[in-house]
Amino acid sequence: MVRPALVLPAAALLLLLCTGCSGGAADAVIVVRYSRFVPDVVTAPAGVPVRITLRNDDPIEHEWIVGTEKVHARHRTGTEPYHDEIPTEVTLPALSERVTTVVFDEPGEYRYICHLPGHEDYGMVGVLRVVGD
Ligand SMILES: [Cu+2]
Repeated sequence: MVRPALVLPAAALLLLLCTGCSGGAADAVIVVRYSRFVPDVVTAPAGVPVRITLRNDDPIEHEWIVGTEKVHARHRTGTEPYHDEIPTEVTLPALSERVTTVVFDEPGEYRYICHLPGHEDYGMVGVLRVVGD
């Protein structure tokens, strides 16, 4: 009867880990309203999956793209009309909510921007601040 004794502590540990993951500091909600991200600064720990709820309260489509300046440079001239396959690139249809989970291993500032025409210039920009230990 060695196996059940080994399985139980493992299950208990998993339960503890999951409790730590959900609803903790690593979760964030970003609302889009009047073509702005609220909040426009979100802090997250490096190397930890961050579950982000993106809620678009506007009656028009937006997008939430987070990454390095290289990523943003590509999207400024990009022609991809819809994003739903990469966790860091999310299309937000009018009056909708999407949930994505992102992980950034390197501490730093990663901007999130809506690259629909004119939206970045209008101010649809925020910063995901990834901090180390
Ligand atoms: Cu937008």
